[in-house]
Amino acid sequence: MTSERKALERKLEERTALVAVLGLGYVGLPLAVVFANAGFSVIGIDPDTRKVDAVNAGDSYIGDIETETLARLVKDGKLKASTDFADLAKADAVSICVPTPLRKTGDPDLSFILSAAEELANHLHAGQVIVLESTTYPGTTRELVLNALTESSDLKVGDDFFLAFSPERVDPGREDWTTENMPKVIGGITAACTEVSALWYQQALETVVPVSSTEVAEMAKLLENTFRMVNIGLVNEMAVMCARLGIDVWEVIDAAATKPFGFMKFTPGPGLGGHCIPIDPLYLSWKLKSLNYTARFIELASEINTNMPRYVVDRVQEALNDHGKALNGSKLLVLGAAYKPDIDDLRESPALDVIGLLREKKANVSYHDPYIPRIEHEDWSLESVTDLLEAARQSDMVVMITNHSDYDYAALLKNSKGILDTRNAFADIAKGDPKVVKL
Ligand code: SAJ
Repeated sequence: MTSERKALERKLEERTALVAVLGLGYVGLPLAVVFANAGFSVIGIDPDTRKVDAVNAGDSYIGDIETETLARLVKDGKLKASTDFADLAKADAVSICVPTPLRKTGDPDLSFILSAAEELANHLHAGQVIVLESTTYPGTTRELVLNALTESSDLKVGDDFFLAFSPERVDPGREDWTTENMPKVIGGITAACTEVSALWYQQALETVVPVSSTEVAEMAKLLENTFRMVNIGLVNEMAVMCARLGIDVWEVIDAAATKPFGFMKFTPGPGLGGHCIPIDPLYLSWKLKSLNYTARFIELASEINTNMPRYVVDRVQEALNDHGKALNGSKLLVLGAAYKPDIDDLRESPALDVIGLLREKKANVSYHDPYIPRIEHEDWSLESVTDLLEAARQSDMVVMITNHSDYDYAALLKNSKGILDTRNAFADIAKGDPKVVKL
């Protein structure tokens, strides 16, 4: 074992190692807080001065982090933030938590990982451990990050410095599984990398799951999220098939879910939103395409999920038609715009596609979302209606897209002429009311 490794492992065990977290978003800030709470001195680095200023003012902008917690750690000198990547030179342990979005072309955008790696390369030193947390295709850590780090350095990975991948599993707003107690998979470029990075994470996280390589860790995350995307695609197609058969898909799913083993309940909806599930699997299919292999499940699920907003609009058109109305000129109220209930996140939300398609068909569309006062998207923008029940009364049809808990479903049912319910949100009160048409 090299002396650098011995010295680093001692600092990690004594928690005297200086930890740096690159990227202070919904993954990075909670991770920085968890390491600081474990006793490490932590520096959060982010180019966004608003985030840096907020952290240094002890003011949390992440729902899962209490401002009191952040303020205490900052006051105690355990956590600070900086926009200066040169601070990496002092760091013994670095966690990279930067975004991995898709480009407009649908290809992975690795620019954030690349620039983080290039910044790190300028400050790489012996006795440093680096962990990439951003969801990406198998091979990224070895092909992209390791190359960027060693391009102009004679430091040896696994001897002088240590590099691993550990997928984030943050689910904003969830209280049962947190950054601290969530089992954390971690795999290194070499066995020594796995051991050193696991030792670091074990100082702050309850359950660390070492695996044999960065590729296994990268692929495990993609299996997790592809599993969800494909199963959501399956139930969405079941919804389309059941509608053709005149069968209530919600009753079918509830019946199937009584099976005590070998079945996991997913429910249909207006499409697949969020910054993880619709996007992460496409990193995998993109990588396999470069190896001349078509990831058919991912492509098919993505096609079905992407088509759901159009299917919803077709169902609205049919429902209006049953009342002798055309979509063109109809007054429609979309209920819920966030990508899932009880959050204010619009990213990839199917509501955006449903509203856009209804506007294309010249419907007169308004929306309501208690968490999202205004939407600006492509060539249109809308404000959430203020008087919800009055807007429902004025509408030819209400389209339930996101079933927030704090809606008064009984009042909405009473004040609506017709409801296209894509979430079975009115199940308990509609009791077969012909006003409600289900997906
Ligand atoms: N959706 C359905 N039917 C379902 C489940 C979800 O239509 O049965 C839709 C949602 O409405 C949403 C999209 O799919 O538009 C994604 O929903 P999600 O429940 O997967 O929520 P996310 O995107 O916040 O996923 C995160 C993931 N966490 C991480 O990637 C770390 C996911 O792995 C979690 O399982 C999920 O949260 C969760 O369980 O809340």
